[in-house]
Amino acid sequence: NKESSSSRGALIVLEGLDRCGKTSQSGRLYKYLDDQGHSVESWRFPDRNTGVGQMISSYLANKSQLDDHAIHLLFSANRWEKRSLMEEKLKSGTTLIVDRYSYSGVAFSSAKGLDIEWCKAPEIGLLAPDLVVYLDISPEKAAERGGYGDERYEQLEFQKKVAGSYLSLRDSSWKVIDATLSIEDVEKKLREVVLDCMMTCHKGKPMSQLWP
Ligand code: NYM
Repeated sequence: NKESSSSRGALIVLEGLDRCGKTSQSGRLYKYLDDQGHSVESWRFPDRNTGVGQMISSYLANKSQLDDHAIHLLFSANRWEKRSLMEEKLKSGTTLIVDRYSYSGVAFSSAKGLDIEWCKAPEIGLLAPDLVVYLDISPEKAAERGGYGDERYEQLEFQKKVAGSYLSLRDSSWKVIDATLSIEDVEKKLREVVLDCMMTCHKGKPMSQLWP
C-alpha cells in the first residue's frame, strides 16, 4: 500500500565507522521497504555525483590535498546542495534512507582535531533526521572485516578517534544496534526501529532542522 500523499516520509540516517555494515544494511532495508510498497529512496553522503562530490571523491582517493577545514566545508556543501530535493521528497511522502549524514561530517573532522562546535556550525539548518541509527562495532572488529580499502581515513588508529567523536555526538534519541550480530539480526532490529519511526512521521510528526 503506497503511503497517502498527504503524509510525509521519514528521514532515516545510518551512521557508524567504516566497515560497520551500513551500506549493505541500507540496501537491504531499501529493498524490504520497497517490496512492502512504501515510497522510499536510498541516498548516501558524500554524494559523489555532483561537482562538489567529485572534489570530495578525489580527496578521499588521495588524488588531491585540501586543508582540513576546506574539505569539511565541502562535505557540508555536498549536503546543502541536496537539501531542497530532500525536503521535496519527504514532503511528497517519500522516505529517505541515508547512508551517512552530518554526524559523519562532525565525527571525521573532529577526529582530526578540528573544534567540534566549529564542525557543527555549517550543518545548522539542514534537515534533522527523524531517526539516527548507529551501527556499533569496535574499530578493531571493523578492521578485521576484510580489511580497509585505500581511501583516506580507513586506518585503525584514525577510526579509534572517529569512534570517540561519535560517542560524544550520540544522544539518547539515537538507536544503537550491535553491528557484530548476524546480518539478519541487524536487519531485523533495523526494520523495527525504522517502521516505528515511519509511523510517527506518517502520523504528523513535524520536520525539524539541525541541531535540534
Ligand atoms: N566522511 C563522510 C567525512 O569525512 N565527512 C562527511 O561529511 C561524510 C558524509 O568520507 N570514510 C567520510 C567517511 C568515509 C568517507 O564515505 C567516504 P563512504 O561512506 O565510504 O562513501
